[in-house]
Amino acid sequence: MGVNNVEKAYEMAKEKYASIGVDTEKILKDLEKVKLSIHCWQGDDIKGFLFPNQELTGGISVSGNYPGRARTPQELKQDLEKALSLIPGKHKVQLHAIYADTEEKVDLDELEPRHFKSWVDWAKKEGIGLDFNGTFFSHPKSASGFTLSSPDKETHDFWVEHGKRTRKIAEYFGKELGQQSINNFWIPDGFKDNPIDKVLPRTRLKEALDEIMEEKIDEKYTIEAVEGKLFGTGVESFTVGSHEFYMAYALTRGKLWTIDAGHFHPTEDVSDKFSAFLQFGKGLMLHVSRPVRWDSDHVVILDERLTRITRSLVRDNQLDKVNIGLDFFDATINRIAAWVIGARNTLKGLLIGMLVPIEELKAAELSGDYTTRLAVTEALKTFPAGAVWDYYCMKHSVPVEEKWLAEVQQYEKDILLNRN
Ligand code: RNT
Ligand code: ZN
Repeated sequence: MGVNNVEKAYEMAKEKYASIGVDTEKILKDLEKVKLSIHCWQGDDIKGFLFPNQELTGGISVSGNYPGRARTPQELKQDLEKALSLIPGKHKVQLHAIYADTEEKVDLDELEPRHFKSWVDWAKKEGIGLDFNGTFFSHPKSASGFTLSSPDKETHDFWVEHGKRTRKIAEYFGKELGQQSINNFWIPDGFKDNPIDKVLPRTRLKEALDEIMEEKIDEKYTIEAVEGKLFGTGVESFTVGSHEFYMAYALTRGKLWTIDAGHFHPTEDVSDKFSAFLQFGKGLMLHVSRPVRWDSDHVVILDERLTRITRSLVRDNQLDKVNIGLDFFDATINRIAAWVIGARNTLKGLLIGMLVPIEELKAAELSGDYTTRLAVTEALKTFPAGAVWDYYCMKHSVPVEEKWLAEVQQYEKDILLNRN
């Protein structure tokens, strides 16, 4: 579709939305303010660069062997640049500790900000922010299945030191890039079979986290987020860092709680948790993902699960308290397309959430007029949100929906397939 037609379709959509009191021009400006935190690990199947021969552990897995995986920091940056060029807006990238860019032989308990300098330089060049994650898996010291909650002193000390190092790195990101860097903690600790003692592992985890967080760091630069889970493969019976554990930790320590859409029972509506937690909590980090029957980390599609999340954020005015990160990994398709599809869908979901006469509907609900509430929300489902989205993409010099794939295919031919 040519530029003129994108504009024409937008003008018609704008008029239609205006007829129900929705100001599309204002919404386009609001959408611009949203930053997604795009996860680097979709680009290389969570291998990282520190220990390239280490197998992926921690109860998460990537399936597929689509050609073109990024093998070096340079390749990953190049792929991220391609993906970012197809996603409208200015965003953030979240790294994991294993993505350090250094020639040195350095272990996780020895990492320093300087090992991430090339990422900071790159982020400055791209005009984006960086978030961070400690890597508490895929390492010989996590082989027992326990990291921060380990009863073994040496293991405990190693992971606590790693945790402390991550805070320094995230602080460095925040200082250098002039925006807060979210430092997310997820650990795989747990038991395959029923434990006898569920108290001590959790006490150890609480104390280890407190030890890591002991030093005060200015929240202007970084804040920690803690991510719980229901279970992982090989850890079916008991997860030390459960949801209630981390929710309570975040509340009592003034940290962010991370909600990963794949970490709950498949029928649980995670979006319902935001307004409950935020009555009390400082803020949230999201790992937007798509669980298929379990925590499968499929690429995010524009389904009801996603729009429930994005609608809640918009309707309940929570965008300034919620950091929207992505977390999925699929190696059966082009990895750049995976990023682009997941990120664009998340933005589209937010746009759809915004293209609603929210105040009018809240007033209808308050007055008990549920007929209007149902009629309008149903009518909106066939309103021309796609025309507004195309226009938004065009305004941001990013290809419209039917055009970006050709660019990824060209990149695959020119770059990815030459990596063999
Ligand atoms: C694992 C968590 C965690 C990881 C990434 C790689 O279940 O979701 O966030 O996916 O850290
Ligand atoms: Zn996650």
